[in-house]
Amino acid sequence: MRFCASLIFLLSISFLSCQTDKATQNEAPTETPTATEETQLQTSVLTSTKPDGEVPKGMVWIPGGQFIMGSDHETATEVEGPAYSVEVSGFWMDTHEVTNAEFREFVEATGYITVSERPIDWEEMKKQLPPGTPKPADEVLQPGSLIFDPPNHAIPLHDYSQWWSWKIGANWRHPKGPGSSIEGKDNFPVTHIAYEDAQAYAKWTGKRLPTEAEYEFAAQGGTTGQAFAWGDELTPSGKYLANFFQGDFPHNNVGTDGFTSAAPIKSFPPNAYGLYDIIGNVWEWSSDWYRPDTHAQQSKITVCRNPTGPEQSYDPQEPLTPKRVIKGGSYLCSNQYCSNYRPSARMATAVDSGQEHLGFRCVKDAG
Ligand SMILES: [Ca+2]
Ligand SMILES: [Ca+2]
Repeated sequence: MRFCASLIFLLSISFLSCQTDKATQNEAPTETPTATEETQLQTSVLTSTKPDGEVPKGMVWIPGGQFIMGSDHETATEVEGPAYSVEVSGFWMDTHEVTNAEFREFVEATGYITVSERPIDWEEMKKQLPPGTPKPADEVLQPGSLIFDPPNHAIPLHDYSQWWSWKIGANWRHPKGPGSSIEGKDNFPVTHIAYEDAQAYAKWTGKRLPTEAEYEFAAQGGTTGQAFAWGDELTPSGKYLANFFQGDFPHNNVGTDGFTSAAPIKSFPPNAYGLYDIIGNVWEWSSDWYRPDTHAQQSKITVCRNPTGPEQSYDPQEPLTPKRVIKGGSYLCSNQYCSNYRPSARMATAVDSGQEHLGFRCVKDAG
């Protein structure tokens, strides 16, 4: 798709707010989430042994195994529950978020143009909008992306359009729009990456994007049932172990952890698997379609093994927009708002939506 759902979101807030109930009744897909064929047969063996041979550059072996996916913790949202047992096979995972330098190498080798840089096709865009949505002025329908642009004072936290702005000219090369750049930021995570951009990069490297289960297993780092990836305390002994938001959200980001926006990769300690920023810094794409009831459905499977999510997307808040799950939280996650710096946290994001706090990393199968 050559348009941006980020802009659609901003255009459609008023329409969707009054039509969601009707759309929900009429268009909720009836398919339930499924696991892989492997799961349904319940016969395959988990691959937990680290393969012999060369370790893929920049990757670590995630051993696979059984873990508790989802959460019933008091900090968890409704879509994170229930908690249930899941098994994943072993896989290789990038140690860090894909950086600006790595993405530039891909673009220079292939000539790839990201979604945020492409002209907007109104005929395609309006298919995701409620019938009758008026066409915006041509000066609005320009390539761009969503940037974090909060007011300088406290505001109610029920309307996130108050701190997200559509910025014409914002893209991975210009994270804040025209005039901003990534010069000197080679080792920062690439951002404003839509799902198909991440997929294209992964394909070029011979990798793929992680499933939600793989990501969550990796983020737990061999622990389970804790409030955070590293234990039950957010800042053990006062130490910050991930880049998230401190201060009054969204207007007063005090950066006690050292960063008020994205940090260079590896600025915080890795988890037990050697993964950096698997929690915090920038959100990361998973390959699962989003549904709010994914865990409710998958938890019914006797042995839920290598789940790949539902067969199609459904978000009752924006039923016309295909969405995938993003994981890990970002430098904008605050305990006053979403506290999404937890392995079980999950957000729905339009597949063609780049954002200032959204990047990705890749995984690779053992074989
Ligand atoms: Ca921070
Ligand atoms: Ca991250």
